[in-house]
Formats: sequence, structure tokens, C-alpha cells
Amino acid sequence: MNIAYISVPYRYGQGKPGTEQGPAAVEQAGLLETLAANGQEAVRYGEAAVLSEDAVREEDPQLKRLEGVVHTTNDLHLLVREALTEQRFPLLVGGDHSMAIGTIAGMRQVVPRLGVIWFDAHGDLNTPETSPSGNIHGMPLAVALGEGHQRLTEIGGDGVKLQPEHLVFIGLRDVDAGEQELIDRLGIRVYDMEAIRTRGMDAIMKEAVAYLKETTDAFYLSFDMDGLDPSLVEGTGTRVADGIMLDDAKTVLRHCAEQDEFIAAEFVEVNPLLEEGNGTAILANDLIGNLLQYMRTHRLVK
Ligand code: B3U
Ligand code: MN
Ligand code: MN
Repeated sequence: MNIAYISVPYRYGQGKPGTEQGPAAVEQAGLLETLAANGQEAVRYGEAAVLSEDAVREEDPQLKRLEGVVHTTNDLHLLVREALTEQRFPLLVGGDHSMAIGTIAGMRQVVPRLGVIWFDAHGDLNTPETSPSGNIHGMPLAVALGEGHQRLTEIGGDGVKLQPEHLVFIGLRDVDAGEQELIDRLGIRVYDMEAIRTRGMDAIMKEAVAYLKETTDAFYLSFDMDGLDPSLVEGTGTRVADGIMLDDAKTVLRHCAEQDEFIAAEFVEVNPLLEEGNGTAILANDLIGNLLQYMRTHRLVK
């Protein structure tokens, strides 16, 4: 397994300064060493292009900093596509969650039936019409499903990038009315905190992975740090009470890593400016280390 580490140092999908420093913070926490310790080259495969602050305006209050998001996600989709075409495993570090518009668009060009595991407190299913904030990091899944502004849905080619039955939520607990309507109408599979408590993460992940493997060619994990319990992640922009604890997060990673159809992962919403020290970036690096180790073990066992 050849990892392609791609950094996405940007923040235009949300308003708080700091997520643009996420990749540097995770590197400072030892990301390249983590790669080396798991048999990978200690290098960055690529970095998504980011517009400068003065080139980005807040024209539309329901689509804030649109140009900045379009620029980076368009560049990112090319990088992800290239890495996959070279048979590498894209490992992305952000950056706010709007970057997933690029990740999914790039993956979709190589994998026609793409599956997604969305680890997040939020639904990220808003459109400009339903968004309470106008922040595009609350919209990437709606865009992938073909809903939303055309400048975003056309990245990586027109059309729907993701089928609703190929999406699974883990840890969802802060959903806006328009998002809930979409979940209900499209029948999207949700494992919320109640389900995790009553059934346990192991059973849930077994089911989630089997569900995706049935109808997709391959899947990826989009890991929003705010899916974790707020006690674990001071350095992320929108923490939500009653989140996923560490052991359960590792169970998610392990079940993904054990599947040959698992072909990419992204870790997003690390914001080192929201905390003293580098705790959230250190945690992200630890989780990436866990993931790579599980993938390695699985490969050796086979
Ligand atoms: N659902 C809200 C809040 C939010 C979404 N993603 C994060 N926060 N991180 C929105 O603005 O769309
Ligand atoms: Mn998110
Ligand atoms: Mn979130």
C-alpha cells in the first residue's frame, strides 16, 4: 500500500481563522514520522492550491467565500484523481470539511460507484437555501448528491457524484431542519449516538461496511474531528456535546482498514488556533498512526 499524503491548508468553507494551519500542525505533531514508522516514504505527495485572503470575498451571504472554495476543491480533485490513478491511497489532512467536495469529485472519476463513511457531528447536507450560516463546510454532501450551487456541483464534471444509498453517517447529532428533510426523503443511513450506545460501535461498523460493500466498488472515510467528544478536541471549530470517544473512533478506523475496498481517508477541521498547545493535531496524528498500523497488519495477515 502506497500512501499519498495530501495537505489542504485552507479555511474558506467556514469563518474561523486556523483550519488553514491544520496540516502544518499535524505535521508538527509528527505526521511524516508516522508515515515512515508505517513503511511509507516521509514525504508529502501534494498540496492543494489555496487563494490568498485578499483574492477571496464574502459576496453571497448564503455561499460565503465561494471563489476560495471552488479554487481549492477543483485543484484537490485533480490531485486525488492522480493519486488514485497511480494506485495510491490518498490520505488527506485539512482544512475545513468543504474540501470533501474536491475529494469526492476526484474519487468519483476513478470509482464509478463510490461509498462514503461520514464521521461527523453534523450532516453537512445544507444547500444555500437551507444553510443557517452560509458556510460551505456545512454543504459538501449536498453538493456530492447533486444539490446546491452549480459552481460547486460542476467540479470534476457535471452531475451526481454520490448516490444517497452509498452514504453512511457515524456520530451524527447536530442536524438542521433542511438536512433532516433530505435524510428522510433520500433514506440516508444514519448511526447516531443513541445507536452507538445501544448497539456498540463494533456491531455498527460491521453492518455499515457490509452495507457499503454490497453496492459500491470502493469506499472512503471522511473523518471530521468534531465527530469526537468535545472533551477530546479543543482545537476544532464547532464542537458538539455527547460525541464519540477514543476507543469507538479506533473501532471505526479498524473496520475501515480491514477492507480491501477502503481506498482513501481524510481528517478535517483541525484548528490549532482554538487551543493552547497542539492537542487536536496530536490526536489526529495518533489516529492516522492507528489507521496505518491497522492497514499494515491487515495486509501482512492476508
Ligand atoms: N449545520 C451548520 C453547522 C455546521 C456544519 N458543519 C459544521 N458546523 N462544522 C451549518 O452551518 O451548516
Ligand atoms: Mn463536517
Ligand atoms: Mn462537523
